[in-house]
Amino acid sequence: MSTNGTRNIVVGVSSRAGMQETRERILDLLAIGPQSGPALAETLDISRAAVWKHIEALREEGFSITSSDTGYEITAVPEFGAAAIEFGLNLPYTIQYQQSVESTNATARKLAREGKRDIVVVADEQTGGRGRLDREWNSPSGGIWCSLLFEPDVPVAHAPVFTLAAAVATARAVRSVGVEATIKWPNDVLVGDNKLAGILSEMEGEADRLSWLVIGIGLNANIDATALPDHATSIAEQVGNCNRGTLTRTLLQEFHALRTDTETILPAWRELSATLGTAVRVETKTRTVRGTAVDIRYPGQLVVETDAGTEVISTGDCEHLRPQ
Ligand code: BT5
Repeated sequence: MSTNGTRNIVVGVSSRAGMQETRERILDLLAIGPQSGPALAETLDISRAAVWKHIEALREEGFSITSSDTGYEITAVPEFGAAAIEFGLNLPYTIQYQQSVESTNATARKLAREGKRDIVVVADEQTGGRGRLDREWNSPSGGIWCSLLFEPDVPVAHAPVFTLAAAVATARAVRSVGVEATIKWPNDVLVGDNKLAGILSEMEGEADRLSWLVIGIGLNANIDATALPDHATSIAEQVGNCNRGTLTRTLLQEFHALRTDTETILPAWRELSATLGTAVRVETKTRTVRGTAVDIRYPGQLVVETDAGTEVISTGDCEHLRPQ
């Protein structure tokens, strides 16, 4: 852990990167089951003393590791942090965790401009979290504030489908801990009428190809509802505190599965949608559309039946209207 609390950042010392890699490999091996010190030393081609040092370092990071005749065994994983998220995760992303950051999207944008890709920036707290149209995003300690940086091989116009995928992944992940979440177009995750998570995507690229995409997900996890704005809710309020490491891992796994099979995104979104079939008012930059939301079209347009005919809307703020 460096002084600013950041893990997995290459700080120009190659041995540090190597050390981190070894530690991740040890975690991967221990995720399968108990491993003896000599077996780890042999697999990793390091000394037994080095194995012991890595085990000690992992214990300092919050892992409970017992050592017995069967070898080292992980009995508890830290609740949150890069190691907690990465434990048993087999995806092509590096997790970069910071306890407090201005905005994970801002960090990811900076990394993108430095040419980095396939990184997930995660924080426990944001001091300057942002929503769409530069709105404030309340991000106290206890949340899952994360931004995925990657380079999908699609034209810029297709990017919204990944934002829908993030909403689906978030809704599925929170359902795995018992929270009955739905999605409001385009990508708010709700419980009833209250907002549990929001998503902010930012990108750069030429018309025919994205050069990078950052998908920021703000999920109110272990946060007291009194610390949140009106009409917001948290996992803690719904079902009690969750293990954020496990939940983030589930979210990333769900997202990656959708990202690599984009045909599945819209059907999954439809299934979780609270918007389809509902009377809506959608404010776009230039007009207000009222009607019934009837479908979603690739890459993320809402189809609304109005008195004047069918409207297809690409971006806007959507409000669900109650039947009179
Ligand atoms: C969003 O904007 O819903 C996108 C939020 C994205 C946040 C993530 S956190 C990780 C990454 N880093 C960032 O800096 N951002 C992303 P929007 O649809 O514009 O909704 C914003 C509105 O939601 C605000 O105007 C408030 O009314 C409300 N709000 C603010 N904080 C909230 C919270 N924690 N939970 C629920 N609602 C909130």
